[in-house]
Amino acid sequence: MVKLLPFTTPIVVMLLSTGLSAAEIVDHDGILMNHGDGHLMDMDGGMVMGQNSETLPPGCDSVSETKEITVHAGHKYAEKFPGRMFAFDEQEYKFKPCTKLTVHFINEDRIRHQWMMHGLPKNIYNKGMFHLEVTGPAKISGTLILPSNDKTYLVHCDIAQHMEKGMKAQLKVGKGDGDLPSIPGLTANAIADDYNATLPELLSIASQAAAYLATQPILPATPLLPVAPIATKDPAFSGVTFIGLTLGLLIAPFLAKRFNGMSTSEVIATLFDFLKVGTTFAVKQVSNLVKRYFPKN
Ligand SMILES: [Cu+2]
Repeated sequence: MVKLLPFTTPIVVMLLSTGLSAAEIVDHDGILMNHGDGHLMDMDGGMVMGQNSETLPPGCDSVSETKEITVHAGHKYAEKFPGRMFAFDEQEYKFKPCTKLTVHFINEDRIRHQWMMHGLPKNIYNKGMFHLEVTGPAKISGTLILPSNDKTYLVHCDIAQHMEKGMKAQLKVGKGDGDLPSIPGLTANAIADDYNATLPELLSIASQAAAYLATQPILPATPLLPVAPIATKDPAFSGVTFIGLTLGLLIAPFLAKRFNGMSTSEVIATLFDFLKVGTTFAVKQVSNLVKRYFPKN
């Protein structure tokens, strides 16, 4: 068996790295049930919203042309975009106004993805949306008629964090009306990433900060224990503040010794442990007092 290993390993790696075969992709197109108002669903999690192949949007006298696109979605399309996790295979689509567009959406990941457009005329498209959604690997198709004016539409996956992680594109009708930010490989991020500091530098800064914190006595201005904020109407030195400060000062030498050499996360975890032990102790004391002063008859 061990002798066979060098021969079998490349075969296993090859099998794992090949793409999805057609047989593995579940096709939802034939099994969708029409729920009315352009809403189609099936029992396997496929969903189309805003399906419209009949009603012309305002300003369209007729369908200008009929187009079909196939959109692929998945982790592998994000590999060429540093720091991104999911993506569509294309980040920009351009169509003439009033185009009847059929989108075949192929989700190649083993999770749920969407191809969702926003900002469409609300009298035709519920909440201004057209969307295809499916748990992959699977294919689902839908049709819509694009509006008549030059506008840039956001297309994204609305599953939590999928757009932020790269599954974002724009669809321009006519000339569009500008570009959207943070589209992988196409437009600049709305908030620029800062890769100037290297990981060793960041780790060194973090450990220096932890070491500095560990050597600091707990002063009233920067107490380690939470102190109740002082309301403007209250006296400057309330009872709660006094208890907080006293506790802080009493345990400062102990904490400084305890935290020496710990990382920030270890310090926080230890503080929570203290809090847990302290709370349990306090609850027990109160319970004992209650039992003492209100004994059962
Ligand atoms: Cu997604």
